[in-house]
Amino acid sequence: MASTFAVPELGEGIDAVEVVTILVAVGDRIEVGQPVVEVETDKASVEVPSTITGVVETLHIEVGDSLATGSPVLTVVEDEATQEDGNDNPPDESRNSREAENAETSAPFSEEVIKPTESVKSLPVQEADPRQAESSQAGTKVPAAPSVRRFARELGVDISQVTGSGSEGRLTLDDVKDHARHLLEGPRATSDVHFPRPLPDFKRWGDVEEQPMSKIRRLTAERMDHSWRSVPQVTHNDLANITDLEHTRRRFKAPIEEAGGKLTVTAILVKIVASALKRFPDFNTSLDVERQLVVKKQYINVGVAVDTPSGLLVPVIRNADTKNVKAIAIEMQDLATRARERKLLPDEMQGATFSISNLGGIGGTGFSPIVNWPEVAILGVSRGRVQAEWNGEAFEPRTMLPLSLTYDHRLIDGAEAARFLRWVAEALEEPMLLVLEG
Ligand code: CAO
Repeated sequence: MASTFAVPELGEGIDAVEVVTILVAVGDRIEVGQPVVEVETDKASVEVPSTITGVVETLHIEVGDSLATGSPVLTVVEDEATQEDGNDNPPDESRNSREAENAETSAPFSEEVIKPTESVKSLPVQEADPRQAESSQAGTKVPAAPSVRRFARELGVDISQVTGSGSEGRLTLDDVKDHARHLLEGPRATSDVHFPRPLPDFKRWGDVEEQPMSKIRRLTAERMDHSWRSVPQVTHNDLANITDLEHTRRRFKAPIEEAGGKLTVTAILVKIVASALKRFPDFNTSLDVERQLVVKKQYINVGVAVDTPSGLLVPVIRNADTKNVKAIAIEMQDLATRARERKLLPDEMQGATFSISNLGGIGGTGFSPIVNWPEVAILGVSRGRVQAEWNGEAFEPRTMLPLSLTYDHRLIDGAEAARFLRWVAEALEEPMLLVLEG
């Protein structure tokens, strides 16, 4: 019997993904949970695991294709081994059964799946000579998947005018959308104008190698640039005495390790920050400038910056205020491991209300993290080290942890930021505070 594996639901707001690498070939035997295709979303690269078992009979995709949820990926036929197994139950029942359900119920790929959105239907480029657009799209010089060409044609976008962000300049659906959006928005307000300056010819001074920016790098650059330009941000610094905490942490490390977690400073900080956000709810908001509103979130989701070989990723510990440190330590270990293996689902990197960036495992005495917009604050952590502290009578060796809180000064005043960070420092120094006030 033949069955088809389709693109599962990858996360809220993700309407298309681009095929980066196909990990299997016709004739391969695949199993449930085995990654079969690597796709790129606007957040990250993700390996998509199969929800079916069998021998690959047909591949419905090519590198560079843009796929929507429900697009068929591959069709398998049962072989003897599959029939003997008699079941396709995945090792991780919850995740894979959800995906299997999606795969079964999702509509097969059709022209309707990727549609131009309402906002881009009245593109001014419609006024451009349609023959010119057609001829560029028909030409072979611009690398793009047929679905991307079709999408551009529907919008009246001349693909020769679009810069491709995929490998070797390949056009993605997002490139076409971005291009269309820029055309619609027209020139920006004067206050938002960016004056890019031409680069010098570096080759005058020696050999250079040019490398296209990866999608993660491009998105990180876009987000940092947006935050830097639109958020007036200030960094407030403090120090926490973690001498006692370090002793306690060492005492409880082993049992948490046995449970699959790692009791680190970061895991403890996630819990403390979640309690601080309950006590100081202004730090758990977003600013809606257009509607002149402060959006107060009734949930606390803490994002943790993870350094991975492919770039910075920020998985999210949801409802961190409702979890204990042990549960957070286990979840963080799992998220950080999967982030480094590029196995996070896009949904696992969305919805943070506050972020933590701990560079202390590497080193540093202080830094200014950039607010992860639309959040309004971020906690940077540098390396805790033993230093001589005056206790009123003598110098004592104490382990001091440098903390740096960057906040959106449109919404948060300096005094409030100082109080927030002091509370975090005191909770690190005296964990009983969590019990009393957290
Ligand atoms: N000061 C002193 N020691 C620290 C520390 C700090 N600030 N942070 C972590 N440590 C210790 C941990 O407690 C652990 O100690 P033990 O081995 O004694 O248990 C050790 O360093 C290793 O910790 P870790 O790095 O494996 O785990 P973590 O939970 O502390 O950090 C993570 C996890 C994902 C935050 C980290 O691995 C990472 O990727 N950091 C980089 C984040 C980043 O790139 N930020 C920049 C974003 S903006 O460009």
